[in-house]
Amino acid sequence: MQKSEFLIKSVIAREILDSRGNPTIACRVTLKSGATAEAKVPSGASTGIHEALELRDGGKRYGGKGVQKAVNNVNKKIAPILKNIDVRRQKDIDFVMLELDGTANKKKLGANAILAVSLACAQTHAVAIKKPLWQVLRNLYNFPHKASLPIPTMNVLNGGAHANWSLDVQECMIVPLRGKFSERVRMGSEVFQSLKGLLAKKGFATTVGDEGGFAPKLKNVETAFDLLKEAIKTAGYKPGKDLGLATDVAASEFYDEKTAEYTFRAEGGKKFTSEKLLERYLTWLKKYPLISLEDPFDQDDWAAWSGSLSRLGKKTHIVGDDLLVTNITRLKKAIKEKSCNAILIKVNQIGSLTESAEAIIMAHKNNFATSISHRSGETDDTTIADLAVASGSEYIKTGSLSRSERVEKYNRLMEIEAGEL
Ligand code: 2PG
Ligand code: MG
Repeated sequence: MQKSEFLIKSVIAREILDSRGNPTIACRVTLKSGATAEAKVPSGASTGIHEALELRDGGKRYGGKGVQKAVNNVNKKIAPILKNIDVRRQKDIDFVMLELDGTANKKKLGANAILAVSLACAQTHAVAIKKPLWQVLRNLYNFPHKASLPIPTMNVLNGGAHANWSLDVQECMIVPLRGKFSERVRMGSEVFQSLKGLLAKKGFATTVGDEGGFAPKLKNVETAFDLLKEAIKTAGYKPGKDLGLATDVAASEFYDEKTAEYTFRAEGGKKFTSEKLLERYLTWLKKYPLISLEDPFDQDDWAAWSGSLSRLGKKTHIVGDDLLVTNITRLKKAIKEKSCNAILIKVNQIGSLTESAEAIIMAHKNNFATSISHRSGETDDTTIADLAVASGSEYIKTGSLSRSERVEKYNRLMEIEAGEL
């Protein structure tokens, strides 16, 4: 293909709905050659305060959640600047948008506006050169790890802000520990179905939360882990051998800065200092095969994180999500202070593909594990599946084994495994 055919002809954003029925942005990039692709931006609920800004309209429309301002920023401000730029220059494209915004948290254009364009350029690039997206990403960024399929961490029990506090932790995940990716999906699905049967038998609701996992009202977190172990066994597997467990505590959601206390609402408002919470976590690690523990402490409770890694992180990945927000400045601090040993990567937390890749590279160079993650508000966009493979990330976190916006990512990873790796 002639070089000129890679030049961007148009960038067009529009307002669509995410999996919760809230507005988000879709962006279509079209090249002079006619090659074209669209990307869609996810949106969180338990959003960290240090995340890049998701621009919402305010006012009455969509309860204030409209994204017309962000759409306009793409169509009126970003699109004219990117016209006639070679779509293969992803780093320059992202840099130009960061310059145009000029703020630390992307509040002028909106991280949702910038990310929509960033992802759509990469997708269009892949279409133009007729290569899978993960290969394009590998060529763009010098990832230290080899390409590989990630281990899926599957959120089959939803709690916290994703399920009206039916449980104090936000996510209880099952983690298939062996086999090809497609086998891990099968194991996860079988356990998910056996969990459904168990819940029904015990008289619990089998309705699902925001990420497609069940959301029964349980006595405490231990009951949730026990249920998962039982479901694993009922499906014919061994807990800790065939499938492990993982949890996202999402502790920023129940931390009170003024009193420096953590409150377990589903346990009748029980309060914990960070030391007491650490003790509770240590009992979990002893009793359950937890391979990772995400956001065990508040996003600014650095002392609690750094003070407990040596005890929590011996065999477990302690994952910084709200703590690190895919931001290399915060990641640097965590590396220096030994706050955790893994980072969650969410493309919309930082707002561009290039900055997300930078965070993965810095993490891997410093022996942090990475988990590429969806948001609780999702679409059918599967870019994160390709990013996980391209970067050789250890894990992917993309929800339960139900709801198409979640399983689309698993399906894409199985497609990559079947044909391209
Ligand atoms: C998290 C995410 C995704 P949200 O806390 O890790 O599971 O939730 O998108 O609501 O921030
Ligand atoms: Mg989280």
